[in-house]
Amino acid sequence: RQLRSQVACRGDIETWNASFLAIYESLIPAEEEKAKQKQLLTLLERVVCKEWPEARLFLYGSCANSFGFPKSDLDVCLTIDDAEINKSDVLLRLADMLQSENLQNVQALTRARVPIVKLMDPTTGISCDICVNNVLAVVNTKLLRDYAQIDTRLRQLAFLVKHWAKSRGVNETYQGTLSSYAYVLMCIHFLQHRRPAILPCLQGMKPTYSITVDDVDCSYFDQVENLLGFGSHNREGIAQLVWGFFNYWAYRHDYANDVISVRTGTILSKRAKDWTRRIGNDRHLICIEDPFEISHDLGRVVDKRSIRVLREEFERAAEIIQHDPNPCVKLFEPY
Ligand code: 3AT
Ligand code: MG
Repeated sequence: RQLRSQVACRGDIETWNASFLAIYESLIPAEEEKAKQKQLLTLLERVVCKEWPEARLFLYGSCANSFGFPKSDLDVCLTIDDAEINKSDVLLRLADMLQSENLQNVQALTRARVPIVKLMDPTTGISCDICVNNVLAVVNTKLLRDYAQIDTRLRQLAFLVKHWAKSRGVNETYQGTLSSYAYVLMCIHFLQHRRPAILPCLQGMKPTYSITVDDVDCSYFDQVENLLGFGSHNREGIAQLVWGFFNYWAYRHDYANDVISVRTGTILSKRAKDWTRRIGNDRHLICIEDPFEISHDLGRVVDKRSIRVLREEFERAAEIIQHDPNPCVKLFEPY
């Protein structure tokens, strides 16, 4: 409402919607990219099944969650149904086998937080990371993809937020800012909280999909084709939502006390989660609960310096949308 009254004096909100949508559309990957990804996946499947006939490959992350930009890397998870396997051994063996294919820069990173094999496929130009038995990532990828199908405004908002975060340098977990996964969860949470709501809380509904991964219950309602009109009572356009998103994170979020939770569709308290003090490197300065690993705060990478950077960027974005005559340009200016 605030944005509308302000825009009414200055021009037409439809112009802003059109500008944001044009940027969104320019960020959607071309269909040919999917075919190239499939081509690489087929090659990998052929290699993997020679050594592990029972193993399967799943895509996860932005190549499979509907929030991928053009030319994003392929994140692949190799699942082997054997509790005894040693991940490092599997990755080293896999790297060996891939080396003898026409693939470049094959490297096994067995000491990383998530151990992987990295490679580049010169035929398709795609870079790829392969991890082993990281099934939670495959399931959280499906959750994001399912949310994206309910209302296109989620994909629009998340693309614009990711584009903003990449342009402004605040999508770098190694520098203490947030992952793309965290930003998408922030968008889902925001749309669950619009009035009327634009997204439901799938984990709060009767489960139609149920799987237990590493002792974590990952059930939720996944028949999203039955929820397509869910957000239709809310007529807000993308400009209004982008403004609302940044306004929330700039001025309305209670950083001292609140945890956003897509799992419950509510705000939880830091006290209830015992996220009030620093333990080791986890400071909980911005709290985003993982929808499945609920003791996992996706904001834990954020430190005293980077929380300042992040909050200044949220405020900058909110101010630009509030006051700039042509916000779409300045918002995404490289830092
Ligand atoms: P980009 O387009 O590559 O920036 P992405 O969607 O691939 O975005 P990330 O690179 O942040 O997202 O992460 C890849 C996937 O790994 C997304 C999610 O399924 C999983 N993932 C990332 N971070 C976490 C985390 N902290 N906890 C659980 N799963 C995670
Ligand atoms: Mg990725």
